Amino acid sequence: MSYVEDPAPGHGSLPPRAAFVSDAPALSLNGTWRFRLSPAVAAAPAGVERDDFDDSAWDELPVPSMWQLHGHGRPAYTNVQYPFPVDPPHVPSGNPTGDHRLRFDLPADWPAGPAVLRFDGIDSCGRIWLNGTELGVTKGSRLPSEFEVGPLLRPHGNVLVVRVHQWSAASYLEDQDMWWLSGIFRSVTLLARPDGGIGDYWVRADYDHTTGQGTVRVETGPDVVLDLPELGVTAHPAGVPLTLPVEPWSAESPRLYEGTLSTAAERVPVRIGFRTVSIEDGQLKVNGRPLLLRGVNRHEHDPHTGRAVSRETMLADVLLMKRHNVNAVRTSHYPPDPAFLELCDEYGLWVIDECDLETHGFGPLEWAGNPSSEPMWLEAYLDRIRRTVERDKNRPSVILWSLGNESHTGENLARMAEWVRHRDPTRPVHYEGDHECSYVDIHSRMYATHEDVERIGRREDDNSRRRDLPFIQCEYGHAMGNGPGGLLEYRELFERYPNCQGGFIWEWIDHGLADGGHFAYGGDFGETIHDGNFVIDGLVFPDRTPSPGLVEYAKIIEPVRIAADASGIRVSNHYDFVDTAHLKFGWVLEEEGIAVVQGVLDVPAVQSGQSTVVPLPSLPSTAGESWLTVSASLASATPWAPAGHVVGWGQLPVSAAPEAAPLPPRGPVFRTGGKLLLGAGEFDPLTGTLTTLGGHPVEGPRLDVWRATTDNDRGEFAGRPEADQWREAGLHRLQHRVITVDADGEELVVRTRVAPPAQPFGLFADYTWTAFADRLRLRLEVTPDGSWPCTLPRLGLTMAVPGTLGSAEWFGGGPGEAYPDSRQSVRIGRFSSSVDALQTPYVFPQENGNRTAVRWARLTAPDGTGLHIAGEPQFDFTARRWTAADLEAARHTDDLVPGELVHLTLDVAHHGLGSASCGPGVLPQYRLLPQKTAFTLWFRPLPADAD
Ligand code: IPT
Repeated sequence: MSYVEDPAPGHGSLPPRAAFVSDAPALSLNGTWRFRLSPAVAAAPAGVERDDFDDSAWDELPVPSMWQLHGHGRPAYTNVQYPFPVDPPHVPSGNPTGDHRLRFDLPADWPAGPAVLRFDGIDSCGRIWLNGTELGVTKGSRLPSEFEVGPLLRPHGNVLVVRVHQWSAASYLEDQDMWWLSGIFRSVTLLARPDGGIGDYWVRADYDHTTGQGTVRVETGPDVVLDLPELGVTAHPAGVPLTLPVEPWSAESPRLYEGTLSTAAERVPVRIGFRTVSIEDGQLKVNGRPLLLRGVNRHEHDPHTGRAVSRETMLADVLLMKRHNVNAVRTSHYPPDPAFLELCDEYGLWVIDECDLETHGFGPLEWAGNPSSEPMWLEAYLDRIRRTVERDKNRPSVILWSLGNESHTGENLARMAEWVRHRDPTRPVHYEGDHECSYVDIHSRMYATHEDVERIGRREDDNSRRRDLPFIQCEYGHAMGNGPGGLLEYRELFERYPNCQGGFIWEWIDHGLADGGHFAYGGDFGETIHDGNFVIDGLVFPDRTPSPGLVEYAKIIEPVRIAADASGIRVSNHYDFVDTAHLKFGWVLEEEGIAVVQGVLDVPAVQSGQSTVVPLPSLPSTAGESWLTVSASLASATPWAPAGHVVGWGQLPVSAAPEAAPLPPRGPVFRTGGKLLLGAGEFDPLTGTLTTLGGHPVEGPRLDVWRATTDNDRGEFAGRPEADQWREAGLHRLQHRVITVDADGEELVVRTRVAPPAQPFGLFADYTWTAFADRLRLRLEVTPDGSWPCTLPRLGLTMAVPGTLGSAEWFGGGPGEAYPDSRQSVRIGRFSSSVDALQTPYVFPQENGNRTAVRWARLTAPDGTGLHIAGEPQFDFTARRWTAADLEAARHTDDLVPGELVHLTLDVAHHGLGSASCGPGVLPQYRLLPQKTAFTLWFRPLPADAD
């Protein structure tokens, strides 16, 4: 059997060991290599391994890279399904094969003797030669392989050849939900290995929270000594346990002690974090304290380079996470570049380090033939977990080992768990697919509903083993498109039940690939089978701009919560370890969103899990609606954010809007020149619709219930998709029947019945217009008629105004978008934005940009003319240069072309977002059911600016 289709692990490599650098010479072989892609193994050129092979006609390719992103072949995306016939261990004979060649010289001072060639990641299978000698074969795309090469090296003209196959038997074990991309996508390094050096080491650094003592013991070679200058440790025999008082490591306070391990021949810098992971009383604890995991699932992704990610990109992820209150990462679904874990140690993130394993494509086949229970794959499974654990064992941030993802269950997984327990008893084992929890230490679920979490929290599980374990959601809150909704209710459950220890949002980043003017997803590269935009489900856009979902999550999981009422300001510390001494508290009183007075708040340090109440500052009285905002921010800069970075905030309404002034007399309705005139408005006498307002031509406002469906509206995980029900009901094509236009006296009353074609149900919509000086009041009464089969996407008005009204200002919720079940992150204030910037550029266009709890909004042209819209008391709005139908029809952001008009939605209610694209639907309290509703808006034309 060819090595390509051999289910066994690769061969020829050295036993796995920790990832580390030392003072021994190292030579990076990253850079420009020669490259040639062949469409099949059989079509690949013969003799590439020979020194004298002529590659001068080949292309150049950067290493590390993924060749499909450099013009060779094309990316392809599938989630669960294998893109090739399921015929293990066979793969297509049309197996793209990339030959990579590098000629390199050794530095002049390169020492003679042993040397190791290290590959940090080759996707999916590589055969390697150095100077004509075959070194072996790698499999396990996201795992390192090292080869002994010392005797083969020469000072000049070394020829390194790597033949990489896109598909191999190992592809059956690497069916993660991501792009199929190939190549040498992580670093290649040559490492001199001095005789008498440090081959491998394992720093075990425990912390005893009852004594405040740390114990360090290093498993390594015999003559290694440990130096930890900060702790006064000098030349301590590394293997001899040493106990001394230390500051512990935690994600909140990532204390690392710098030191060295050395022998006469080699010196290895180490950074040691003291911490102890345990499971006690059904809780996952570190240093004796239960954790609440406020996590994300992170894939490695860059919109230009795919899974070849730079250190800057890794750091960008870590900083963004820390700044958004994220405290944990699951490395879904493979060990990341080792540098990422060093950043987690340094900046402080709890990590579930997941093995490179997923066989999800057997799921649709009812798991028949699943590798997890086939003996021929056992060695590959064990090889993968060994390489994971050995590589990352020194990372204090890693607190759990995960066997992999979505590989069902089976003996091979149980054997992996057994191996881990034996090798590293200090970290519990995670694997979601072991539903009975027979070989894992944590009860883990994906996308469990709130109800299920509640049941688990109440320990009503009938499986007693599972019932007594800590519970986490390794995936929840599917962040596809606009959403997720319902995170607040998850948080409440996690906080109510001590065994529910949080979870990891699916997922961190949209895997969109930069392609012309937009980000591409599945199907955009002509794939035969693909899963469309299911790969666009992150909290940050492909370019790492935070999406509203991340802003919302940051607010939900804020480590300090501030709530105020008339009796004072309550500050609650939701950190798991630290007190609030590193924070400063400030307040500001705003009247209609304009700061009136501000100050600092003296808050004594609050311990983890505790809260305190401090008195309200004395506040001047204000004439308009005013709010007190209190925020907690970093008192001084941290490595991940500047001083002043806000970690939590709360708001208190201080004074309500004043009673409205007595209204001026009502203006009359009159008819002239085929028009109905009322105050600043002109109306069509036949339909009763507004046509001009203060001289601006307008369309509408008319009753509307449609929104461009979101991924969650279309989601299939919570029963029949809401979007299907709406469409079947015909809510996207309502017809408006005018019953009466009553224009006598001081009111224009337009009675209509609004209903979809072919359906017996509908909504009566009565519009009552009244003019008061320059203002028009619209009272809308909506009464359902007949029996409605479904919820409504939204309820309100649609209206179009001239495109010159391109600036918005409002007093209400902001600055970002909000929906009923995703609105914790908006505060009441005054905000402004261009109409263009009100749009959230979801990679797959859909409903977005709704501003909520708006008291008033102004839309203006550059000269100041425009429209002032006020709610009685509030409304929601969107403003876009396209219609909801355009938004619904668009497939990529650049399909949306600005038109002549600005289209407004002015709403009284919205259906929630939920998470049905992969999870529960909209919770009952956020479902919008047709019911009798009244809603009042005021319209006032704005004159040109005074100057
Ligand atoms: C779950 C997968 O683990 C994850 O990789 C991703 O595909 C996610 O779904 C959806 O985006 S598995 C699913 C069957 C719940």
